[in-house]
Amino acid sequence: MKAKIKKIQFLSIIIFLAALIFLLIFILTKNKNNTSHTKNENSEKLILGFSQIGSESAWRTRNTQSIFEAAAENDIQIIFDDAQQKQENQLKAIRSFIVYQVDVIAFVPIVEDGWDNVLTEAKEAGIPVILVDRQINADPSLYAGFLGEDGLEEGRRAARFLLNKCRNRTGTVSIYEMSGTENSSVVRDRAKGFREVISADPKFQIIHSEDGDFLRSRGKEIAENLITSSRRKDGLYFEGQKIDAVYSHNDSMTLGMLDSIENYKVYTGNTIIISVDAEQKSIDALQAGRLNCVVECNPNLGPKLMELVKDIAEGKTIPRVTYNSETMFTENDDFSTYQPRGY
Ligand code: GYE
Repeated sequence: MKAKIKKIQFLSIIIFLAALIFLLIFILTKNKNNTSHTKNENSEKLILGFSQIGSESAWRTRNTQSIFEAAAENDIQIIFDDAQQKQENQLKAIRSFIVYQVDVIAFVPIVEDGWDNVLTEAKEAGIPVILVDRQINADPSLYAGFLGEDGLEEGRRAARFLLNKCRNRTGTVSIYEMSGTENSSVVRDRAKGFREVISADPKFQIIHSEDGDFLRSRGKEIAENLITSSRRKDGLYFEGQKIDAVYSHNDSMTLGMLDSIENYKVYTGNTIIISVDAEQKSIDALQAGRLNCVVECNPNLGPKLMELVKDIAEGKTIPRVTYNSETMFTENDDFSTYQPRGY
Protein backbone atom coordinates (compact mmCIF):
# COMPACT_ATOMS: atom_id res chain seq x y z
CA MET A 1 0.00 0.00 0.00
CA LYS A 2 2.79 2.40 1.02
CA ALA A 3 4.65 1.61 -2.19
CA LYS A 4 1.51 2.40 -4.24
CA ILE A 5 1.19 5.84 -2.57
CA LYS A 6 4.84 6.57 -3.25
CA LYS A 7 4.36 5.64 -6.93
CA ILE A 8 1.39 8.03 -7.24
CA GLN A 9 3.38 10.83 -5.57
CA PHE A 10 6.31 10.22 -7.90
CA LEU A 11 4.05 10.28 -10.97
CA SER A 12 2.43 13.57 -9.84
CA ILE A 13 5.83 15.18 -9.46
CA ILE A 14 6.83 14.01 -12.95
CA ILE A 15 3.57 15.38 -14.44
CA PHE A 16 4.05 18.67 -12.54
CA LEU A 17 7.65 19.01 -13.77
CA ALA A 18 6.65 18.19 -17.36
CA ALA A 19 3.92 20.85 -17.23
CA LEU A 20 6.42 23.35 -15.83
CA ILE A 21 8.96 22.64 -18.58
CA PHE A 22 6.22 22.93 -21.21
CA LEU A 23 5.12 26.26 -19.76
CA LEU A 24 8.70 27.56 -19.70
CA ILE A 25 9.29 26.54 -23.31
CA PHE A 26 6.01 28.23 -24.31
CA ILE A 27 6.91 31.50 -22.57
CA LEU A 28 10.42 31.52 -24.02
CA THR A 29 9.27 30.95 -27.62
CA LYS A 30 6.58 33.59 -27.29
CA ASN A 31 9.09 36.17 -26.06
CA LYS A 32 11.51 35.24 -28.80
CA ASN A 33 8.79 35.82 -31.43
CA ASN A 34 7.93 39.13 -29.86
CA THR A 35 11.53 40.31 -29.91
CA SER A 36 12.04 39.46 -33.53
CA HIS A 37 8.74 41.16 -34.40
CA THR A 38 9.82 44.47 -32.84
CA LYS A 39 13.19 44.22 -34.50
CA ASN A 40 11.56 43.77 -37.90
CA GLU A 41 9.35 46.77 -37.38
CA ASN A 42 12.35 48.88 -36.37
CA SER A 43 14.43 47.90 -39.32
CA GLU A 44 11.61 48.81 -41.69
CA LYS A 45 12.04 52.61 -41.47
CA LEU A 46 9.62 54.77 -43.39
CA ILE A 47 11.26 56.20 -46.50
CA LEU A 48 10.37 59.71 -47.65
CA GLY A 49 11.47 60.97 -51.06
CA PHE A 50 11.84 64.75 -50.79
CA SER A 51 12.47 67.08 -53.72
CA GLN A 52 13.54 70.59 -52.68
CA ILE A 53 13.77 73.40 -55.23
CA GLY A 54 17.21 74.66 -54.24
CA SER A 55 18.79 77.10 -51.83
CA GLU A 56 17.85 80.50 -53.26
CA SER A 57 17.34 82.11 -49.82
CA ALA A 58 18.15 81.70 -46.13
CA TRP A 59 14.46 80.87 -45.77
CA ARG A 60 14.87 77.92 -48.12
CA THR A 61 18.00 76.68 -46.37
CA ARG A 62 16.18 76.73 -43.04
CA ASN A 63 13.22 74.95 -44.62
CA THR A 64 15.48 72.10 -45.78
CA GLN A 65 17.20 71.90 -42.37
CA SER A 66 13.88 71.75 -40.57
CA ILE A 67 12.80 68.79 -42.70
CA PHE A 68 16.07 66.91 -42.12
CA GLU A 69 16.00 67.54 -38.36
CA ALA A 70 12.41 66.37 -38.01
CA ALA A 71 13.06 63.25 -40.12
CA ALA A 72 15.95 62.29 -37.84
CA GLU A 73 13.83 62.89 -34.74
CA ASN A 74 11.08 60.69 -36.15
CA ASP A 75 13.41 57.98 -37.43
CA ILE A 76 12.26 58.53 -41.00
CA GLN A 77 14.76 58.02 -43.80
CA ILE A 78 14.97 60.79 -46.41
CA ILE A 79 16.02 60.41 -50.00
CA PHE A 80 16.78 64.01 -50.87
CA ASP A 81 17.13 65.83 -54.16
CA ASP A 82 18.04 69.48 -54.72
CA ALA A 83 16.51 70.60 -58.04
CA GLN A 84 18.75 73.65 -58.44
CA GLN A 85 15.75 75.80 -59.37
CA LYS A 86 14.70 73.61 -62.33
CA GLN A 87 11.33 71.93 -62.69
CA GLU A 88 12.82 69.28 -65.02
CA ASN A 89 15.16 68.21 -62.18
CA GLN A 90 12.18 67.89 -59.86
CA LEU A 91 10.35 65.71 -62.38
CA LYS A 92 13.42 63.45 -62.64
CA ALA A 93 13.74 63.26 -58.86
CA ILE A 94 10.09 62.31 -58.38
CA ARG A 95 10.39 59.62 -61.06
CA SER A 96 13.44 58.19 -59.30
CA PHE A 97 11.50 58.12 -56.00
CA ILE A 98 8.80 56.10 -57.77
CA VAL A 99 11.35 53.62 -59.14
CA TYR A 100 12.84 53.31 -55.64
CA GLN A 101 9.33 52.66 -54.29
CA VAL A 102 9.59 55.11 -51.39
CA ASP A 103 6.68 55.11 -48.91
CA VAL A 104 5.76 58.77 -49.38
CA ILE A 105 6.86 61.54 -51.76
CA ALA A 106 7.00 65.19 -50.67
CA PHE A 107 8.05 68.03 -52.93
CA VAL A 108 8.12 71.82 -53.16
CA PRO A 109 6.62 72.60 -56.59
CA ILE A 110 8.73 75.39 -58.02
CA VAL A 111 5.89 76.43 -60.36
CA GLU A 112 2.17 75.65 -60.45
CA ASP A 113 1.77 73.83 -63.77
CA GLY A 114 3.19 70.73 -65.41
CA TRP A 115 2.84 68.07 -62.71
CA ASP A 116 -0.08 65.97 -63.99
CA ASN A 117 1.90 63.22 -65.70
CA VAL A 118 4.41 62.56 -62.97
CA LEU A 119 1.74 62.64 -60.28
CA THR A 120 -0.38 60.20 -62.25
CA GLU A 121 2.65 57.89 -62.36
CA ALA A 122 3.05 58.18 -58.57
CA LYS A 123 -0.64 57.46 -58.11
CA GLU A 124 -0.47 54.38 -60.33
CA ALA A 125 2.52 53.18 -58.29
CA GLY A 126 0.42 53.64 -55.13
CA ILE A 127 2.77 56.25 -53.61
CA PRO A 128 1.03 59.13 -51.82
CA VAL A 129 2.31 62.66 -52.44
CA ILE A 130 2.41 65.69 -50.12
CA LEU A 131 2.92 69.21 -51.51
CA VAL A 132 5.21 71.28 -49.34
CA ASP A 133 5.33 75.11 -49.26
CA ARG A 134 3.87 75.72 -52.73
CA GLN A 135 0.68 74.61 -54.42
CA ILE A 136 -0.08 73.33 -57.93
CA ASN A 137 -2.70 73.45 -60.66
CA ALA A 138 -3.76 69.83 -60.93
CA ASP A 139 -6.58 67.46 -60.16
CA PRO A 140 -6.72 67.27 -56.33
CA SER A 141 -6.99 63.48 -56.50
CA LEU A 142 -3.34 63.43 -57.63
CA TYR A 143 -1.98 64.36 -54.20
CA ALA A 144 -2.87 63.71 -50.58
CA GLY A 145 -2.61 67.26 -49.27
CA PHE A 146 -0.69 70.52 -48.96
CA LEU A 147 1.44 71.76 -46.07
CA GLY A 148 2.79 75.31 -46.06
CA GLU A 149 2.06 78.97 -45.65
CA ASP A 150 -1.06 80.98 -46.34
CA GLY A 151 0.32 83.22 -49.08
CA LEU A 152 -2.95 85.11 -49.52
CA GLU A 153 -2.93 86.09 -45.86
CA GLU A 154 0.72 87.12 -46.08
CA GLY A 155 -0.16 89.48 -48.93
CA ARG A 156 -3.12 90.84 -47.00
CA ARG A 157 -1.00 91.44 -43.91
CA ALA A 158 1.55 93.40 -45.93
CA ALA A 159 -1.23 95.53 -47.41
CA ARG A 160 -3.00 96.11 -44.09
CA PHE A 161 0.23 97.52 -42.68
CA LEU A 162 0.51 99.88 -45.64
CA LEU A 163 -3.13 100.97 -45.39
CA ASN A 164 -2.72 101.77 -41.74
CA LYS A 165 0.60 103.52 -42.22
CA CYS A 166 -0.89 105.76 -44.92
CA ARG A 167 -4.29 106.30 -43.31
CA ASN A 168 -3.80 110.06 -42.93
CA ARG A 169 -2.15 110.54 -46.26
CA THR A 170 -3.94 112.24 -49.14
CA GLY A 171 -2.89 111.80 -52.74
CA THR A 172 -1.60 108.73 -54.51
CA VAL A 173 0.59 106.18 -52.77
CA SER A 174 2.79 104.78 -55.54
CA ILE A 175 3.79 101.19 -54.92
CA TYR A 176 6.64 99.32 -56.56
CA GLU A 177 6.34 95.54 -56.31
CA MET A 178 9.27 93.11 -56.45
CA SER A 179 7.79 89.70 -56.98
CA GLY A 180 9.29 86.22 -56.65
CA THR A 181 9.56 83.30 -59.06
CA GLU A 182 7.13 83.69 -61.95
CA ASN A 183 4.28 81.14 -62.11
CA SER A 184 4.80 79.99 -58.54
CA SER A 185 1.73 79.70 -56.33
CA VAL A 186 3.26 81.78 -53.57
CA VAL A 187 3.80 84.74 -55.90
CA ARG A 188 0.26 84.48 -57.19
CA ASP A 189 -1.10 84.45 -53.63
CA ARG A 190 1.12 87.19 -52.21
CA ALA A 191 0.19 89.42 -55.14
CA LYS A 192 -3.52 88.60 -54.91
CA GLY A 193 -3.89 89.06 -51.15
CA PHE A 194 -2.07 92.39 -51.31
CA ARG A 195 -4.24 93.71 -54.16
CA GLU A 196 -7.41 92.51 -52.48
CA VAL A 197 -6.74 94.77 -49.48
CA ILE A 198 -5.32 97.86 -51.22
CA SER A 199 -8.23 97.89 -53.67
CA ALA A 200 -10.34 99.27 -50.80
CA ASP A 201 -8.80 102.68 -51.47
CA PRO A 202 -7.97 103.95 -54.98
CA LYS A 203 -5.15 106.15 -53.67
CA PHE A 204 -3.00 102.99 -53.59
CA GLN A 205 -1.54 102.40 -57.02
CA ILE A 206 0.89 99.67 -58.06
CA ILE A 207 3.00 101.54 -60.60
CA HIS A 208 5.19 98.59 -61.55
CA SER A 209 5.74 94.95 -60.75
CA GLU A 210 9.18 93.43 -61.42
CA ASP A 211 10.16 89.76 -61.30
CA GLY A 212 13.08 89.36 -58.89
CA ASP A 213 12.97 85.55 -58.74
CA PHE A 214 13.31 85.58 -54.92
CA LEU A 215 17.05 86.29 -55.35
CA ARG A 216 19.23 88.77 -53.50
CA SER A 217 21.26 89.40 -56.65
CA ARG A 218 18.09 90.35 -58.52
CA GLY A 219 16.90 92.69 -55.76
CA LYS A 220 20.25 94.41 -55.87
CA GLU A 221 20.17 94.69 -59.65
CA ILE A 222 16.58 95.97 -59.74
CA ALA A 223 17.38 98.75 -57.23
CA GLU A 224 20.60 99.58 -59.02
CA ASN A 225 18.70 100.02 -62.30
CA LEU A 226 16.14 102.27 -60.62
CA ILE A 227 18.87 104.38 -59.03
CA THR A 228 21.14 104.70 -62.07
CA SER A 229 18.30 105.49 -64.46
CA SER A 230 16.75 108.17 -62.21
CA ARG A 231 20.14 109.56 -61.14
CA ARG A 232 18.56 110.79 -57.92
CA LYS A 233 19.65 110.29 -54.33
CA ASP A 234 16.54 111.58 -52.55
CA GLY A 235 14.55 108.40 -52.99
CA LEU A 236 13.71 105.62 -55.43
CA TYR A 237 12.01 106.55 -58.72
CA PHE A 238 10.43 104.52 -61.47
CA GLU A 239 10.22 106.25 -64.85
CA GLY A 240 10.24 109.65 -63.19
CA GLN A 241 7.65 108.77 -60.57
CA LYS A 242 8.59 108.79 -56.90
CA ILE A 243 8.16 105.38 -55.26
CA ASP A 244 6.30 105.80 -51.95
CA ALA A 245 6.25 102.15 -51.00
CA VAL A 246 8.07 98.96 -51.97
CA TYR A 247 6.33 95.64 -51.53
CA SER A 248 8.92 92.89 -51.82
CA HIS A 249 7.82 89.25 -51.90
CA ASN A 250 10.85 88.04 -49.93
CA ASP A 251 13.73 89.12 -47.72
CA SER A 252 16.49 88.07 -50.10
CA MET A 253 15.30 90.56 -52.74
CA THR A 254 14.72 93.22 -50.07
CA LEU A 255 18.21 92.79 -48.65
CA GLY A 256 19.62 93.02 -52.19
CA MET A 257 17.70 96.26 -52.71
CA LEU A 258 19.06 97.61 -49.40
CA ASP A 259 22.60 96.74 -50.59
CA SER A 260 22.19 99.02 -53.62
CA ILE A 261 20.49 101.75 -51.59
CA GLU A 262 23.52 101.72 -49.30
CA ASN A 263 26.09 101.48 -52.10
CA TYR A 264 24.63 104.48 -53.91
CA LYS A 265 23.85 106.36 -50.68
CA VAL A 266 20.24 106.95 -51.59
CA TYR A 267 17.97 108.44 -48.93
CA THR A 268 14.96 106.15 -48.35
CA GLY A 269 13.85 107.48 -44.97
CA ASN A 270 10.43 108.28 -46.37
CA THR A 271 10.08 105.20 -48.55
CA ILE A 272 7.91 102.55 -46.91
CA ILE A 273 9.57 99.16 -47.37
CA ILE A 274 7.64 95.97 -46.68
CA SER A 275 9.13 92.51 -46.94
CA VAL A 276 8.10 88.88 -46.42
CA ASP A 277 9.89 85.91 -44.70
CA ALA A 278 11.43 87.37 -41.50
CA GLU A 279 15.00 86.12 -41.69
CA GLN A 280 17.24 87.45 -38.91
CA LYS A 281 18.97 89.85 -41.33
CA SER A 282 15.73 91.53 -42.26
CA ILE A 283 14.67 91.72 -38.60
CA ASP A 284 18.03 93.45 -37.99
CA ALA A 285 17.26 95.87 -40.85
CA LEU A 286 13.83 96.52 -39.35
CA GLN A 287 15.42 97.33 -35.98
CA ALA A 288 17.92 99.60 -37.72
CA GLY A 289 15.04 101.52 -39.30
CA ARG A 290 15.86 100.44 -42.86
CA LEU A 291 12.60 98.50 -43.24
CA ASN A 292 9.10 99.24 -41.97
CA CYS A 293 7.40 95.87 -41.87
CA VAL A 294 8.29 92.19 -42.26
CA VAL A 295 5.53 89.62 -42.70
CA GLU A 296 6.60 86.25 -41.38
CA CYS A 297 6.62 83.17 -43.57
CA ASN A 298 7.44 80.18 -41.38
CA PRO A 299 9.98 77.77 -42.95
CA ASN A 300 9.86 75.27 -40.07
CA LEU A 301 7.67 72.73 -41.81
CA GLY A 302 9.61 69.60 -40.77
CA PRO A 303 7.75 68.47 -37.63
CA LYS A 304 4.31 68.81 -39.22
CA LEU A 305 5.48 67.11 -42.40
CA MET A 306 6.70 64.07 -40.47
CA GLU A 307 3.34 63.83 -38.68
CA LEU A 308 1.58 63.82 -42.03
CA VAL A 309 3.99 61.22 -43.46
CA LYS A 310 3.34 58.92 -40.50
CA ASP A 311 -0.42 59.40 -40.72
CA ILE A 312 -0.40 58.54 -44.41
CA ALA A 313 1.76 55.48 -43.79
CA GLU A 314 -0.81 54.32 -41.23
CA GLY A 315 -3.51 54.65 -43.87
CA LYS A 316 -5.10 57.77 -42.37
CA THR A 317 -6.49 60.55 -44.53
CA ILE A 318 -4.60 63.81 -44.04
CA PRO A 319 -6.21 67.28 -44.29
CA ARG A 320 -6.27 68.79 -47.79
CA VAL A 321 -4.58 71.92 -46.47
CA THR A 322 -2.38 72.43 -43.39
CA TYR A 323 -1.11 75.96 -42.71
CA ASN A 324 1.81 76.73 -40.45
CA SER A 325 1.35 79.46 -37.85
CA GLU A 326 2.75 82.86 -38.83
CA THR A 327 3.00 86.39 -37.48
CA MET A 328 4.43 89.76 -38.53
CA PHE A 329 6.98 92.29 -37.30
CA THR A 330 6.69 96.05 -37.68
CA GLU A 331 8.49 99.26 -36.80
CA ASN A 332 5.90 99.77 -34.03
CA ASP A 333 6.93 96.61 -32.13
CA ASP A 334 8.73 96.37 -28.84
CA PHE A 335 11.98 94.90 -30.18
CA SER A 336 13.11 93.77 -26.74
CA THR A 337 10.62 90.89 -26.93
CA TYR A 338 12.09 89.55 -30.19
CA GLN A 339 13.62 86.09 -30.03
CA PRO A 340 16.60 85.33 -32.33
CA ARG A 341 15.28 83.78 -35.50
CA GLY A 342 18.07 81.25 -35.99
CA TYR A 343 18.25 81.68 -39.77
O1 GYE B 1 9.35 83.32 -49.26
C1 GYE B 1 11.30 82.66 -50.37
C2 GYE B 1 11.68 81.38 -50.95
O2 GYE B 1 8.13 79.55 -51.34
C3 GYE B 1 7.46 80.70 -49.42
O3 GYE B 1 10.49 80.87 -51.48
C4 GYE B 1 8.58 80.27 -50.27
C5 GYE B 1 9.45 81.40 -50.73
C6 GYE B 1 10.09 82.23 -49.65
O4 GYE B 1 12.84 81.19 -51.46
O5 GYE B 1 12.28 83.29 -49.62
